[in-house]
Amino acid sequence: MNDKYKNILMVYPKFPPTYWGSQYYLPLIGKKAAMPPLGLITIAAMTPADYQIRLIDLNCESLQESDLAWADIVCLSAMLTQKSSLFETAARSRAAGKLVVFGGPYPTACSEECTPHCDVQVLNEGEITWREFLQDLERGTYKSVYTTPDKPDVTKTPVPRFDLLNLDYYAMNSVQFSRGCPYLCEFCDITVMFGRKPRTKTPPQMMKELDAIYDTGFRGVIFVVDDNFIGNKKEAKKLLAALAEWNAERGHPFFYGTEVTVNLADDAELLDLLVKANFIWVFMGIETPSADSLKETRKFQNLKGSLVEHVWRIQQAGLLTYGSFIVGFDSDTDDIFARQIEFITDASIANAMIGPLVALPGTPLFARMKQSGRLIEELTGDEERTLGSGYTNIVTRIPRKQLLEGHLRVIRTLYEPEAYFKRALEMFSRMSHPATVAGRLKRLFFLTASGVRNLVSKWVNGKISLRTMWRQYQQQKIIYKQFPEGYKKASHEFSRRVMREYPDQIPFIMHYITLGYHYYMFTFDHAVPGLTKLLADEDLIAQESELEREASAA
Ligand code: B12
Ligand code: SF4
Repeated sequence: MNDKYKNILMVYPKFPPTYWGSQYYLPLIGKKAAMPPLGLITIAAMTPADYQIRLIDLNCESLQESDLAWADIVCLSAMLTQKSSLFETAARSRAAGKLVVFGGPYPTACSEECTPHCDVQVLNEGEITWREFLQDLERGTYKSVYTTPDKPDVTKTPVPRFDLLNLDYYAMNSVQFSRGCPYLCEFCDITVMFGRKPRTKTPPQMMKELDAIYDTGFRGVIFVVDDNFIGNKKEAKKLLAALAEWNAERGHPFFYGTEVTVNLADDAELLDLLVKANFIWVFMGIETPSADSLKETRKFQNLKGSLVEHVWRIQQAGLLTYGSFIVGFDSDTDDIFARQIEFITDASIANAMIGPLVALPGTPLFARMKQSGRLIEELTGDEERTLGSGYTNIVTRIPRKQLLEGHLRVIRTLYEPEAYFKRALEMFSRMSHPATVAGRLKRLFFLTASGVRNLVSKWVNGKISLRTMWRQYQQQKIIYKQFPEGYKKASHEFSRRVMREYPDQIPFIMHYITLGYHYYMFTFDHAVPGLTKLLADEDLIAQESELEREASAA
């Protein structure tokens, strides 16, 4: 090891508020961030033991001068939305004389933008490039950019360093099973970054990762952060069978969620295996009910049969469904906003994320927009690049004003509290419920036991005292009391109906109320004012050009 660089400080930049960010939800459950920075703890695991590593997630704690003083190298990982915090932290670290290294999806996609802000960029997958960088560092040298067209074999990826995290900060934990996706959606950069052939870890490798999380004392929900967990169905099935056994042997310490394509509904065996392996939710890129827009964006896998029925089938199998939707495709017609509202309501997707089409750098869509002169290159905003913000970097066929108005209408309608809870209730009504009272009670206790186990495990491991639990409970009660009246009323009615009609879903009551509160607040506190401002700007531009036209005519 080169003695000049022995202390590595890994820093995860701050996210702006987004639907995904869960900023209103987290205080209600006593957490600071949705999930840990898996990329950083993965490269930490590839770092020889003679380096000292510390990790700071700026979403959970602040970066102190003493942390910087300790570090020789500051490594930052970021996605697009973390850009401001990434650059700010890099500037601070450089001012303190540290070697600043960037990696992760944003630098990989927008390397040129990052060049002025760091000393080294270690791009693509760290399994190849981080190792190359460390080898150079040993020799006392380094290049400014490390990049590779090769895709590493993930069966060699080591168990991430979960021990570097304070898992109490996070609502969920995360693991990754596969990288890459066989599909070719035009707007997506996953295939660009990770390829079309899904590379999967082995079941024993995944069990080792779960063992490592189990050993930290964490109990609760694990997000399997694959972009498409069922990209390789055969391997996914092997993993699920092994996972079901692992869960049973450990007394079911974890429940899981993941991202899948809607054609999951066509594979009854896979659905059954997911449920048996304790998967409780899936997130799907549904995008649009318009067949023409799906064809345009090459999302052919969503075109086989009725989309709504696909979602229902997944719910009937026992999985809660979340989804993302896009407006602004070239093929979208004027009625797209009404159709999106109708589809999301019929499909009963309570938590739906709706945003305009964005051309991510490196995607086929980006190339098409650039070629046709429809890319708005100066729009490199940071906070604006989030779902619900109205941000798009393309000139859409639907006039911008109409797109903004339609987007506003969709989110306002969907996130009215009654509409949100109605969707959640309808989803519950569709889910399979054990036929007997005994069966329902068994399911109720099975799900409740997870939450209780989480608390008991923390208490037994000395991570939380009864006094702190009580204080947290009191703080949460104060926030609940501040819920807007309309939301509070609708959530009470929702609780009453779940208890009466779907008692086996009681453990999800608080989840839907707290997460729904985030969606409600994010919509009406951020997204609606943001879109309204953009609309006002549009009106101003229209007025100005009208005045200019009048002036030149005069
Ligand atoms: C989990 C996840 C999230 C989590 C984030 C949790 C967290 N704390 O990280 C949640 C669900 C909150 C999330 C949200 C969003 N996400 Co996200 N997310 C992912 C996902 C599915 C997995 C990330 C992950 O953990 N991968 C596993 C680790 C091991 O891989 P990795 O991070 O890429 O790390 C590897 C390399 O990149 C590299 N590396 C990473 N960091 C570093 C650092 C250094 C120094 C080095 C050397 C190497 C290195 O080495 C690692 C090993 O090979 C990815 C897709 C993907 N497949 O990566 C999208 C992805 C990162 N998300 C993306 C986006 C766009 C978003 C959203 C903006 C979506 C939206 N429109 O709202 C939001 C924004 C969040 C916010 N609050 O603002 C994009 C990013 C595009 C880009 N070019 O930046 C991705 C790539 C998906 C996509 N194509 O749309 N996301
Ligand atoms: S299915 Fe999902 S991950 Fe795969 S290419 Fe399409 S959007 Fe990307």
